[in-house]
Amino acid sequence: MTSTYTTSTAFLEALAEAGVSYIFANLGSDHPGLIEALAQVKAQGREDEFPRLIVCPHETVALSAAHAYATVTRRPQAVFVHVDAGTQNLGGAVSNAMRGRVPVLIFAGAAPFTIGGELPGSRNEFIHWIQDVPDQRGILRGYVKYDNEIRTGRNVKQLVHRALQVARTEPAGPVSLVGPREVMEEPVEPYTVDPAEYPPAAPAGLASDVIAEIANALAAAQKPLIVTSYLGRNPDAVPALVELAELLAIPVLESAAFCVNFPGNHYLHAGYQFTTTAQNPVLAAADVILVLDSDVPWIPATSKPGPDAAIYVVDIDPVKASLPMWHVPARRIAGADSKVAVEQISRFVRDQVLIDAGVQFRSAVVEDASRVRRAALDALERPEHDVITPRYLTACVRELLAGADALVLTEAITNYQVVAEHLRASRPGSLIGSGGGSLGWSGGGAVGAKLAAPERVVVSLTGDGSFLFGVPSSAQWVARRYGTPTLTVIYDNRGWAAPRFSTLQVHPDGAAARADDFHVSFEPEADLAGVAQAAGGAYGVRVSDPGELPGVLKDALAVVRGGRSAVVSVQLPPV
Ligand SMILES: Cc1ncc(C[n+]2csc(CCOP(=O)(O)OP(=O)(O)O)c2C)c(N)n1
Ligand SMILES: [Mg+2]
Repeated sequence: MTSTYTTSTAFLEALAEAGVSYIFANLGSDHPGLIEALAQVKAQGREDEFPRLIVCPHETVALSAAHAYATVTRRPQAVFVHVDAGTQNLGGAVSNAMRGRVPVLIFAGAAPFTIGGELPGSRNEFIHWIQDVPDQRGILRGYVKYDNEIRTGRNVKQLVHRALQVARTEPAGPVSLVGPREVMEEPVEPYTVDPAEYPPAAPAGLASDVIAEIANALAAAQKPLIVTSYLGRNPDAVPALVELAELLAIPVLESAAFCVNFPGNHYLHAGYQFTTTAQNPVLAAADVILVLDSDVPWIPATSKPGPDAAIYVVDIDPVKASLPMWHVPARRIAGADSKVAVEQISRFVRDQVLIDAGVQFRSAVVEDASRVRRAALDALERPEHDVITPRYLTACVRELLAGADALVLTEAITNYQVVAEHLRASRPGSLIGSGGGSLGWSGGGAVGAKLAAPERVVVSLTGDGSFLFGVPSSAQWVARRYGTPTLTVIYDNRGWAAPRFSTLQVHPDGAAARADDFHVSFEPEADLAGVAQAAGGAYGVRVSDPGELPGVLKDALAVVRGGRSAVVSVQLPPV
């Protein structure tokens, strides 16, 4: 067997050198160079020096897995897909990676550009004509931070490191490369490029006048408030926020949060909000509000700050150019890494001794309020008329995971708020969501999360619709093949509650409301747990009796700890 060093070999080497552990792949006629290169390094006994290829029968699963892996580790992974067809199948998953500000490198082959056998890799299958499209790179262009074409193997390593540098620089995000077959087959001389020469941009802080302005405003406030959505993407930022909040007794409200931004059990936690239908009193009462890392700090049509509130925005993505319509009426908007910024503000408060007696008083008031709010929520954690409610289910999950080193994925949709309020995740990094709007992330996400944190118990809380969007046939198969057992708990209301809710918000007395005709029911329901059993040999069970629920969950978790995935479809009141 002759061994060749090609663009594909160099490409794979560059990924390894950059610290990529996994390639989540869905392969095609564009990938012979890569398949051959991987086989050659394996034959040479060098397999361990290269990323491991994880076969994903659906692209949604591949990208969602890479997304969750990078969310947990903050290290980007690679996704390989097939020309335009596989790229199209990434669909909503790339939108999620963009909105979640998650770094990932997506590679797709491209149809060969020679048709007469001029070069190794020239067209030799009918599909090569059909898959030659005018703008393959354009498919992802609205959703990636950077896209480029590999034109030669001689600088493919530089391209990989540049792409990853862009992907990792905050706000992080997906990047894409394409490489036509001939280029991926090109023999090149082995070479090295030092990835250390391509670091992401270092985290930036606030200018000193902005630090002083925000710190003074917070310290002088009667009712200061911090609103945040994604500061906790960096778990190390959470203790920094706790310190600032405690220094000045500032309550923290989590808005549309898909990570732990502030410990749920902290006395300064001011609650969670997703899609609000009523004014949040905490928000209305605040006189100074610091919005830290948030795309949606509130929904002005239903809940907003008072007209005189002084609002400050500090965000890694301060003006959000990728959101065509966005506005927060802020006195000051500043771009900074939230950990650095919060530490700067705390230091200023301490150095300038801005803490007065009012802080202690406010601390007691806020603590009381959070105790009352917690008690009101606790009282709701019971079944109603022998039916499992989402709140009761979430309380059972919380009890199940008490003391466990659990990593929870949330894709509970109309139950996002319930999950946040009753799970009350407190450890930084213990809860993650896609951060995007395309459903089906948690199926592949669970695989990626488990690969990233093999020692942790990974649990997905998902709607039944979202479970199906996640291509469970593919996700569960991958989980068994690669030994990533996780627990999936389906908030199974047998349909899509969300579009029904949306219609009722806009047309509360319309014809759809009167006839209860929303086209959202999944009756007769598919055997969701059965899908997982069939595809991945998972343990599957359906439960509707509230009394049985804790035991069923416990058994399922034991199965997962034993190395086999489990899916529990929990029957909630139907949509
Ligand atoms: C890929 C994708 N398709 C469609 C939608 C629109 N959508 C938003 S919520 C929802 C229903 C989700 O159903 P389920 O997961 O069962 O949650 P529930 O609404 O029942 O709480 C749909 C279809 C979407 N967000 N993403
Ligand atoms: Mg549902």
